[in-house]
Amino acid sequence: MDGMLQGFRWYGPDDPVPLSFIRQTGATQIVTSLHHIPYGETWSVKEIRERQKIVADAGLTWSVVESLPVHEEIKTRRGRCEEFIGNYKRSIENLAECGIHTITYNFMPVLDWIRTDLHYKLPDGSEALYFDKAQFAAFEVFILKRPGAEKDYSAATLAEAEAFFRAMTPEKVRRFTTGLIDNFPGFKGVTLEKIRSMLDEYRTLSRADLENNLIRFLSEVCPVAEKCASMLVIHPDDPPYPILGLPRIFSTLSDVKKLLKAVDSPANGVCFCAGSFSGRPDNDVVEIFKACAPRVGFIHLRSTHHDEKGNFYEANHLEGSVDMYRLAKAILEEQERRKKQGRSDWRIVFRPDHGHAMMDDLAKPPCPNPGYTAIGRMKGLAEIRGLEFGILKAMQEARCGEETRK
Ligand code: DNO
Repeated sequence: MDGMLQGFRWYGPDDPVPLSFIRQTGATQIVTSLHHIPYGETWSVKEIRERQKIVADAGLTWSVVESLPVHEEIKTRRGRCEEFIGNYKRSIENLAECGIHTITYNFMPVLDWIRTDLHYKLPDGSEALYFDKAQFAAFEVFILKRPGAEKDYSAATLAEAEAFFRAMTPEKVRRFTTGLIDNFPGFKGVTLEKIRSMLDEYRTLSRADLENNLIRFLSEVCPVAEKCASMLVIHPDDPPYPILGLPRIFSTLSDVKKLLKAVDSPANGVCFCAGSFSGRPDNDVVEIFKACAPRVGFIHLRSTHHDEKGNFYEANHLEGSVDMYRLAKAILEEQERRKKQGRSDWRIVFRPDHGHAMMDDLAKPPCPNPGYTAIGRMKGLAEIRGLEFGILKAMQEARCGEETRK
């Protein structure tokens, strides 16, 4: 049965989860990046082909780039912005020349996704990624010492943050800080000093400025992507609200609608990350999907559990706040629509996003790419595959029923 195309993220030759294991999960599509190329530089055809060959030799296909990073100077529209946009266009063309047409990026200022605990113990003994507001406040106020950070929190949260901070040994502070800011392949070795100077670049930048910079970037690169029949897919903010005193502009239904309207190009697409959108209890994830379905080029499936304070941890893939049944059904219905339109690319690539560290994952050295364990993600993939199988069967039977009634 033709479900979604099953993808798995692979971090390249240094990934402790090798392609040979990924093949055994049942995934056929590889989602990866050339993490060794510094942000802003052009990806050459030679480099792309070399990586493509490694993936193909393992019997898999590199079909989605995650990510082709957008340099900070493009986000802030400073320094070498023009040159970096030129390089971005060339990378899009080079990827298309190699047959890769789906390119993920994000426009989160300074840091990409953020969690305060990468080893949150669940009652069953497995570990999840966790975001705790008070712990994040402890980071901002007492470790990073961002001027004015305390204004973003209530007195109760600040008291909780201070107690958390005071209870940590210097070694714990070091590990906590690294876990927060130094998790991004291709952007390793990030220090507090670096974060402070990056934050400085945003001092005078408003939410509207950041939105404009994203629109200007897309207006420049989308025509090139269109010519290449490629799609740029933006990853939502994670967590989906302002953080570090910085605007975050792709977090809600209205942000999604606004951006798709502002740059009305088939190349301006969405990486529908269910888990990121679900980080905000007032987001109806299925509603957001339906609002942008025709422009969804790639999907991450994952869910979160919240508490009343707004803290969340990553749930089992079919649990938590995302109604995964309704979401998977909406995705499969979108695929049907695309098929009816006669599109050859009607099957959308999805990947199980993150996974718990469990079983043998826990016996190995800590995963250098938090959330990207082998067994936890395979469990997520298997569960989603089963859910999808059931939905597709039911859709098929409903169609047969209609046929016989006619
Ligand atoms: C985290 C990921 C993100 C994502 C980027 C896309 O696990 O979902 O890091 O790859 O935001 O640019």
